[in-house]
Amino acid sequence: MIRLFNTHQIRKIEELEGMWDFAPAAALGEPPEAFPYKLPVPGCWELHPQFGTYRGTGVYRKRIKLTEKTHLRLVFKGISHTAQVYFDGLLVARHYNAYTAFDAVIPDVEPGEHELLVYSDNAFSEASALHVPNDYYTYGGIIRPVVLEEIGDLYIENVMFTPHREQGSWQGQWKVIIRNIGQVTKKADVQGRLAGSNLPLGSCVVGPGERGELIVTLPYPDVQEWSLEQPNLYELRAVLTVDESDCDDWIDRIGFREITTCNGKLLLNGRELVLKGVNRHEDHALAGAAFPLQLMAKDLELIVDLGCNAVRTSHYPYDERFLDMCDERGIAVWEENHARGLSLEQMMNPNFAWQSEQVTREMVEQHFNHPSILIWAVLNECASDTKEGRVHYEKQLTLIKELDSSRPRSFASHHRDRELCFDLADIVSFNLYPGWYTDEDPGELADQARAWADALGGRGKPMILSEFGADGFYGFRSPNREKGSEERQADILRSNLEAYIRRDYISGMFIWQFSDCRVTEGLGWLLSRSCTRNSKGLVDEYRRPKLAYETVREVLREN
Ligand code: ADA
Repeated sequence: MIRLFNTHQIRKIEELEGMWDFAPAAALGEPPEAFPYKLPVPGCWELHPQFGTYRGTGVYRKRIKLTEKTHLRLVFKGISHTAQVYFDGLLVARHYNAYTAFDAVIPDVEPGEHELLVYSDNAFSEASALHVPNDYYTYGGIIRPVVLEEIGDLYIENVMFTPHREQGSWQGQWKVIIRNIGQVTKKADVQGRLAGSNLPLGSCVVGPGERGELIVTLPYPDVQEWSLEQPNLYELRAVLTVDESDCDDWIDRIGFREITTCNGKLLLNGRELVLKGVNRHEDHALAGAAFPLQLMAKDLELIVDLGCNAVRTSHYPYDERFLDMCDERGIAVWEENHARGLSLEQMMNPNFAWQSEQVTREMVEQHFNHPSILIWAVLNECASDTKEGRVHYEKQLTLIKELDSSRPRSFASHHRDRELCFDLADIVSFNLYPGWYTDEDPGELADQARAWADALGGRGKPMILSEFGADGFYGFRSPNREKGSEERQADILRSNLEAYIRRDYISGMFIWQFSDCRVTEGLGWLLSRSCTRNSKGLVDEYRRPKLAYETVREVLREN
């Protein structure tokens, strides 16, 4: 399943789901002699007994049959982490990063059978600046859906809709991008359907190989706003007409809501909002990073059951189906680009700047319409305490503002009073672990953090505790409540939550973390975690609840 709703009525699309041929490969672009395995797509190769710890290159093969000549667009929602795509022996796309989509457009494909080879590489090297050995696991393979689309010479490449309230009445800005892959200049007319109105969005002339853009703002006076309590969604449809024929369309869902910051508060539709949520990795013992809908839905049900109203997509952009569910359920999302704990030296990797900017751009452009996404964030716990690191924070936060000025931006910092970038963000966010990595009192530490923020460029900005938590090994129960026991984890989370809920300058709190996750095996304290897991989950990697689950549920539901 690609999304929770149909994304096209005119464009023909098909999910290429199923068992694909698979073989480990020597390197990207080097086909093996045979394909001895069959692996599910989407899926992680770690789920196959032969490849449980495989790190390297693999190649998937799929044969595609076409009955008519057409232009093809292949959309890959996520390949982990470096991809090369060959169609009938020709390289048609390359992409870096597991967590954003990319496409391959192949014009004039003849009827008959065609061969698609998709290489995926999850190895760590200088070439990969963001996927590095870390406190989560970089799985291998085609981890998100693949879609085959048939398109004409002109097609809609994206639609980005920004709701806005003007003197109490809703309006929305449409931005439609049209691409011409044909040989002839054409005039494109676009019609926009939304909330019972069907209005022309304008027309543009697009030359061969070019893109055209339409931007128009229209009034929607009778719509119901989207809120966490009443997540009203609307279907939006753009229809492209060329030479008097409706030749393509684009369907998405949007919500009318505004998220702003004012006097240290976060406001949703002008009303104060306090986010109470969890950090979640897309990782499950039975699925790796390739979540089937059922397991995603279960995670969301557990998050709702806990009494949370928010999720932080630590530490990368999510599968859109989870975001679709958050849109429907009224769960707020802090979505962040891909990075965790990169040192200055790692940020100095020559590939860091482009790889990090690319994932930021793709995240915003691809997830723009989700009303549940209330905050964009960058670079969790990287070198924001250095001048050189600040350059990247500034570039990425500016890029987000250019792409989307309608949402506040943040980053999660662990640098305390050494932080140098609070002035660049709209919300100041701290990762602090009182009771676990330090024996500080959570309330006193939060007060101190507010003072650091005020002194370091964050005065007047809302503050979020973006991470706090403790290890709790599933099944380790102890009357002594030692560190690592389920009892101690529950105690630490209770004291943190109770302290933050009471402080009215705190606009959000995100428990680290929803579920245990696999981490990279290696040396040093970070990569030598027991059981090769980060065990700070409220549930374990199979979603079995620990004692802390009930404690958190009780505290959040009471408040
Ligand atoms: C961090 C980090 C998380 C995780 C956590 C921990 O602050 O952002 O990814 O590693 O600490 O468990 O220590």
